[in-house]
Amino acid sequence: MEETKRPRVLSGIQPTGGFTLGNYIGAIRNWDKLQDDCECLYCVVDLHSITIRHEPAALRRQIREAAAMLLACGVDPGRAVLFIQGDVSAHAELSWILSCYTQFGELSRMTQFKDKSQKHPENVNAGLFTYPVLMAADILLYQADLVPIGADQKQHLELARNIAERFNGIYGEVFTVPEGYFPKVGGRVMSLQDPASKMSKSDENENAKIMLTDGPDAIIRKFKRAVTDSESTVCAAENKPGIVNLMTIYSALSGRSFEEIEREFEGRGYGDFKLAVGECVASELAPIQGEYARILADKSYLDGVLAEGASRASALAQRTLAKVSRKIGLK
Ligand code: ATP
Ligand code: LTN
Repeated sequence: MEETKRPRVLSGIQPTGGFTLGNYIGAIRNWDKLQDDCECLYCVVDLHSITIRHEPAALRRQIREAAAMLLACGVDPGRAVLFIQGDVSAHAELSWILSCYTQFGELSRMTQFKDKSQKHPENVNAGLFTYPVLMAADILLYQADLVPIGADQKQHLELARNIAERFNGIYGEVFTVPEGYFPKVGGRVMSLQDPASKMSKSDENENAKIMLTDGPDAIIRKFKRAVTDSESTVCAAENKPGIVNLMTIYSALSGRSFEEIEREFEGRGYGDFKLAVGECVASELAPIQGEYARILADKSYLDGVLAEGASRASALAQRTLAKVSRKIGLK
């Protein structure tokens, strides 16, 4: 009997200053889950992270920390390929080619570009503008079927699909057109201090975000201070975005539905609820933090995983790049 081909999965994450609970619930947890049934490639996108000014020594450290944290969160080198984007030169090469098949107008419409250029008006560099093309190259190089991401990356994925379809329209079936893969709950975890904006690793307010390296006391303190509303019933109403956000986090980690959570906290105040969410998050993160410390200290293990990942990823990437080069007449 012919073996059915497993779907190919690719995703990436920036090594900028540690991961948040939003990154974990929105993306990384799905990375772990997909390893059972799919052929997975996961990368630390170091080239994307230099679109914002950085310190070289810090970046070098953060790239390794990001890889160690992904392993601690369950990325398993026995079942997935884990690599550093910059270790595979084909990403930058395909990105250039694809930029010639992407319109200026399309990139101008990207909301992340508009947000980030507003946040850093002193450094609106061309890399920030072409960032989504590099992301398209990451995905299309591996002929990925599925891309597990949070809701904020939907627009970038849509662009990658459009670039693939446009290219295929001119040269025949070169690229697989990828689909996004979003979590059932928690595709957009919000800031604990402003439930109208997403929890972001670059938020300067420490109380707005839970980092995966936060200890239990810090986690519980941040949840206690989370902005909610002046009522006292735990329920998922439209005018209660702070409570809905906490319910989303609790639901994503405990597997309980909103109705079950409402029942569990019936007649109890926000104080009890915030404490329960904090404890639930702290107990989810404790084993991850133990693993993270262990892996980060084991230099030769981490080096080995990343070298093996780079070599496996390069082999796959080269096949697509060679095909693209032939199709467009460079070879
Ligand atoms: P920043 O907000 O500083 O730009 P980031 O936290 O979005 O960075 P990325 O590396 O850009 O970090 O994102 C990695 C993955 O995490 C992406 O798939 C993204 O969609 C997802 N993600 C990021 N923030 C959230 C969030 N608040 N809720 C759910 N998913 C998220
Ligand atoms: N742009 C994404 C990170 C990213 C990515 C990718 C995600 C870069 N390359 C490829 C999925 C697939 C972000 O800002 N979160």
